[in-house]
Order: sequence, then C-alpha cells, then structure tokens
Amino acid sequence: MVKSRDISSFDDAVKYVKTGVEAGDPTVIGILVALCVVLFTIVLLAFLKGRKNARQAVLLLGTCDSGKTSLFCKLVHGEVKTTYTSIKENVGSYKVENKNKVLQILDLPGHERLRVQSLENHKRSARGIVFVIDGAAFQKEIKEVADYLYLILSDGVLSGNSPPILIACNKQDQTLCKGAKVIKSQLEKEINTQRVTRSAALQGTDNTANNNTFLGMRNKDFEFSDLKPFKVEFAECSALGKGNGLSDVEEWIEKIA
Ligand SMILES: Nc1nc2c(ncn2[C@@H]2O[C@H](COP(=O)(O)OP(=O)(O)OP(=O)(O)O)[C@@H](O)[C@H]2O)c(=O)[nH]1
Ligand SMILES: [Mg+2]
Repeated sequence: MVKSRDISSFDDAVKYVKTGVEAGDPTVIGILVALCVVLFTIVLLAFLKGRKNARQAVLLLGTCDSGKTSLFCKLVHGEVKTTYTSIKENVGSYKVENKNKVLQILDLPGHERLRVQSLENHKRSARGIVFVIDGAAFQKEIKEVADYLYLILSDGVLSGNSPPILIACNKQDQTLCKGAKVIKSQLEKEINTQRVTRSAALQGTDNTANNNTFLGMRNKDFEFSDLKPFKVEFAECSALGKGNGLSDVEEWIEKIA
C-alpha cells in the first residue's frame, strides 16, 4: 500500500487514492469527498455568476407620466427632450465609469394596456429595476402605483432572479412633491390593504392562496424590508430639476452594475 509520505509524483498520488478507496481508508475517502464539495461549489458559483452577468438591463418601470422617458434621456443622452406618452420601449447604453461596465437602460411604456406585455417581454433581462413614481401626483395615483408594484413583486420570474429594486420618487423639484419617507410608508399601507383583498379573492376561487401572491410576512403588516428575496430601496430624484437631481439613482446603478 502506498503511504501518503511516499507520494512524490502524480502516479503515486493516483495509486495512493486507488488503494485507499479499495481498502476503505477513511482519510482518502474524506479527502475525495472534500474535493468533490469544493469542485461542486466552484461550478455552482460560476454558473450563478454567469446567469447574473447574462442580465444586463436596468428596467425603468412605473405608471404613465411618472418620468421614465425623461429619466432615460438624462441617463443615456445627458439631457431631456420633450417627451410624449411612450407606446414602445426606448433602449440605450449607460456607462458605469467607476466599474468600467456598460449596462442597457430600458424605458418601458407606463400605459396600463401596454406595460404588462412589455414587462413580460423584458423581465428576464432585468439586472435591476428602477420603479419611477411621480411624487407630485402620488396621492391620487397611489392605488395604481401599488397595483403595478404588486404585479412586479409577485411575478414568478422576477422573484426567481430577484433583481434589486430602486423606488425613485421623481419630480422633487415640484413644491408639493412627496418625499421618499412618506411615499414608502403610504405604499406599505396600501400594499397591506391590497394584500388582504387579494388573498381573500383568491381563497374565494378554487385556487388556494400561495406564497407568491402574498407579499411579506403573514403575521404582521406589510413592510418592504420583509420582501425577501427582493432588496427594495428608496431614493428621491428629479429628472428635470436644476443640477444633478439623479445622483442617488446613478449611485444605485453603479452599485448593482
Ligand atoms: N417637474 C418635473 N417634471 C418632470 C420630471 N420628470 C418628468 N417630468 C415631466 O412629466 C411628464 C411625463 O414625463 P415622461 O418622462 O414622458 O413620463 P413617462 O413615465 O415616460 O410616461 P409614459 O411614457 O406615458 O409612461 C413630462 O411632461 C415631463 O416633462 C421632473 O423631475 N420634474
Ligand atoms: Mg415614456
């Protein structure tokens, strides 16, 4: 039998392993198992990294007129031109200077009839999502905003990939605009209400309520911080205001690049 101290070549090592396995030597078997675990972990990590790198788009989502196209123009072209209600996606490149990376920015239409199909077409490429809210019109749009957000957060594909989400409270240059703190707490209340009505509606049909459609934790009020696996952050911004009203959005994009 080859002893471990006698190993001086690859052939000796093979012989050592072979005889060790045949003799049921626990040391040799232990080493083999450890090697397999290490190899498997390396392959798994490479696979997961490859999958993440395959997703290179930052999706700009949100209801009509929230400022997605303005934000898109500012990020991609550095200036905002007159915008019109989008009926199809805008696609552009965004260079993350500090990381020397280029991401794709996708501005999706916010119109109710177009946004679901558009999201369906692009959700698999989402590396991150910027959900844009019109902070000045938030009060009257809160139901629609929460409804769209609910759709995103309960989507099976998005939950699987769990791209980080930034809720961008836009139009901060307007005096009556709501700040990120207020928007966050009001959205939590609204989603909490929708969560109750949705699961009641589901239980009323033949389907049982499943975990995918119930957002957050069951025994407490809805909070964004309970939304595992999603990581949801909030920021204030202004696509049209003076100066760089987008610094927090740009910092976030750099972080996820
Ligand atoms: N005051 C102010 N107005 C803004 C800001 N961002 C966008 N707007 C205005 O809001 C309106 C709608 O902006 P868009 O960028 O077209 O909105 P959108 O989200 O792309 O809308 P859809 O394409 O219809 O979904 C335009 O009149 C913009 O000039 C902002 O930061 N401040
Ligand atoms: Mg638009």
